[in-house]
Amino acid sequence: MPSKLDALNRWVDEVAARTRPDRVHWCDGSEAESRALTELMLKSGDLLELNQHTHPGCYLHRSDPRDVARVEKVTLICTKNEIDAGPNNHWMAPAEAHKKIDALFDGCMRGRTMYVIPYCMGPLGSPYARCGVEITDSPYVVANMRIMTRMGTAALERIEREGRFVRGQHSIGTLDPAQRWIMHFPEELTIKSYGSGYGGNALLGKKCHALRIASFQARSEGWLAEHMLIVGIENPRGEIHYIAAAFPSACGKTNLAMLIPPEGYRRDGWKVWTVGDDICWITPGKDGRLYAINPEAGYFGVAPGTSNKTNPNAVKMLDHDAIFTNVAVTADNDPWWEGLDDRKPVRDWQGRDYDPANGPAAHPNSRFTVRATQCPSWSPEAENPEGVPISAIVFGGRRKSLVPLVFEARDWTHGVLVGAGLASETTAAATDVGVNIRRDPMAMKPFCGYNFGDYFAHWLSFDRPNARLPKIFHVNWFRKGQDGKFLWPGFGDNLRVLEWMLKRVNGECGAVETPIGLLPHAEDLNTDGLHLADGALNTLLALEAEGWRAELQAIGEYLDGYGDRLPQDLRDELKNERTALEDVNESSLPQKKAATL
Ligand code: O2Y
Ligand code: MN
Repeated sequence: MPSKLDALNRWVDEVAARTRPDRVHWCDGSEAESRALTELMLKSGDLLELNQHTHPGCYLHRSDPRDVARVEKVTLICTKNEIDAGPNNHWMAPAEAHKKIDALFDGCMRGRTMYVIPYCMGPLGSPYARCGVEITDSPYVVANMRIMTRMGTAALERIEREGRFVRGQHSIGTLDPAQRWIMHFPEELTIKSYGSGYGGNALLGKKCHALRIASFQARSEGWLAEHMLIVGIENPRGEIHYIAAAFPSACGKTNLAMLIPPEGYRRDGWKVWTVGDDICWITPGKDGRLYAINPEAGYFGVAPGTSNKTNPNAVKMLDHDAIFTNVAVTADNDPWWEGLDDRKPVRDWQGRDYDPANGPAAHPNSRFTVRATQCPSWSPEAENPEGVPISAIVFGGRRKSLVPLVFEARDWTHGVLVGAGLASETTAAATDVGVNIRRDPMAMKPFCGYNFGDYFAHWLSFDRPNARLPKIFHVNWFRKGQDGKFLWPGFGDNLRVLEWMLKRVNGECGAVETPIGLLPHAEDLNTDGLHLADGALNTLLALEAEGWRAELQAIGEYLDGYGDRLPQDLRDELKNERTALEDVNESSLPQKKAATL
């Protein structure tokens, strides 16, 4: 009798015939397998043991110094028609792409073991989860996939039941950057990645499957695959509201997902529950609300800047059973990175004696990989097969000027425009000169597997009869005063802003209506115990009409790049907002810009 695994077996045989490994190993995800792989990597030098007294089960991996981050220019979306990939993606015709990368795969696993990793993105019993199989010649990838996904026998059983899976073919190849490709074939549910062993390039369940391929699949199946954290906020009445939030890289997503409430809030009974820190799959439920699952089972977080001040929960979860990539080590053989504490590293991320003349001790994109359940604020709802109901969607960027601390979109269409216009600074400059603002719609610029014009239309389509959609907000934790200092303390105090959002969701406070959206009345934002600079709150909650006119013009020019794929409703929304803003004069606004800041 034909088995639903026949297609998988045939594909594995085909890949082995091309890549010529010495051995093929089907991963079962067991403890014994994990121990054996660790031993193997300790012998080969792929892993180095860290201090097992202070950090039991923790290991260090040093990647090739030329292979330390995602590479966007070699990350391709290979749809039949170029327009379907959109101006937001690099594109290559599928036949040409297969030919190019298959030539590199030819014989590339000789002398190596080929690992077959069945995995599930999302809780194993969830109707919203999706399976994949990654074939790789990297045991480091296997170890990371074991932490980041539900991997092994249970996933294979689900694939056998469903007969459906995303095919991911990966080889580290020679690690030559000139021969590196991360290719996606969304119409074939296939990924081929060659020449990198790092992060999103190699752990194919993460950005490649759970965002690029999944976003494409989600469009045809009526759901959304988003670059969002999911956090539960429990108020003193014991009610939990879930918030999904999208920020471009380097805006503190992991910190927000694991936020520790300020002391007064803790005393009053507020709690924060972490469901996910990076990716969120959203589906409309029967009751019209949107429900979200975190497809991942672990965190692949940036190490530098993670400390007891910025993210105490992350520091706690990293003292056992974690893989560190490209961090430095102390004299006690503990993992170390800039911003962690006052100790001095002895060896840098490349294994050299630490010398500040060589740059930072830990690579700025050094990472930890750790199981989600190790986080002290981990929410058991992360295992709920039906997902969690979303009360608010938040978009945010890093903007030193203009953009208020928080505002609420008028309605879903306006919220989609707010997300589509999302932008963030890519450099931290002391003055305006040299600040580089990159448009990053919904924080999906590197991750959307199809044309952004079609993606915005898909977002708009969720506004349908009987939908009970979440409110949409925009935040900016990074506003600075004229002295270059941040106006808002950020970190745990961001809960004050989330509390305002939830008051809005529950109809517990009003707001100031402006052309860009609804701004808080200053008295509705709890600033008790905060020592804000004089006039800071006024600036944080002000609408600077002239600057916004220029901002909306820039958003319009950016969106025009999507030509006739841009939905007319979004054009109309922008036009109406610009018209409303023309009529505003600064002195008529409820909160005026404080000239002294
Ligand atoms: O995948 C990488 O190589 C690093 S980038 C990354 C890793 C984890 C979560 N998010 C990101 C990102 O760039 O958004
Ligand atoms: Mn990310």
